[in-house]
Amino acid sequence: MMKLYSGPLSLYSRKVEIALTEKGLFESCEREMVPFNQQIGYQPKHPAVLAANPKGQVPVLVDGDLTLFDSTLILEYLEEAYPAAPLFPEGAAARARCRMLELYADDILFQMMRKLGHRSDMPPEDAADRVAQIAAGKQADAAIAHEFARLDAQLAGKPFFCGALSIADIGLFMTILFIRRLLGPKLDPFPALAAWNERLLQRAGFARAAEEIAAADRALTPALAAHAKLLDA
Ligand SMILES: N[C@@H](CCC(=O)N[C@@H](CS)C(=O)NCC(=O)O)C(=O)O
Repeated sequence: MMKLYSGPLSLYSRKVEIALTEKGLFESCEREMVPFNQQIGYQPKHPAVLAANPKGQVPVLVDGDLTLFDSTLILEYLEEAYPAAPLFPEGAAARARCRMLELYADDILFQMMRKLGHRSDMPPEDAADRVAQIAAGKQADAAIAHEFARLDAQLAGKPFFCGALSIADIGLFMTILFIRRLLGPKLDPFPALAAWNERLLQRAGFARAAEEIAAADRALTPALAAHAKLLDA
């Protein structure tokens, strides 16, 4: 019996949920959502997560007597333990490239996305602070749009980043979903990337992650709407 400790707004946990779904394991896996709230974050920490992960972070996967943390490591384990519906390409070089794209999504694009994080908080009262925040956000939007153009060119003509569906698509999908929910650049000017995103949304695991995150976001709607107005102004 498998158990996943996940979080409603945990991008990394959703990667694992998507991989489990692709491998036909999601339905039989028990999922527990750890407490999360916009003001205080992941508090109080779930005791099972604290016991399993010195970083106190989700995702944590328990499979029999094995307990693992870190989404990248969990995806690698799932691939080895449950090789049906593979999520890595064949061959050392292709696998390394695929892992590198996942790392790019999780570390590089993710750090750019974090610069938009203030958009899910209410805008500051002070006008000068608001102006500074908007400028920093717009700078991050421009850097992200540049990355989207690179990804679009990399994808052109291909349905997925590494041939068949892989962990690279899963990692990139999640970071791009978070960029969009934080009012980052639209995908429309990048046709290959936009079509890829639509293609992924046709799949159950990706669609569930997007829907559940939209539901979790409803509580944050006033802050996001206020930022959307400021960006348009
Ligand atoms: N590299 C880790 C990152 C995990 C991570 O940042 N988890 C966040 C939620 S998305 C978390 O649990 N944060 C709570 C904290 O850091 O206290 C992974 O890929 O699993």
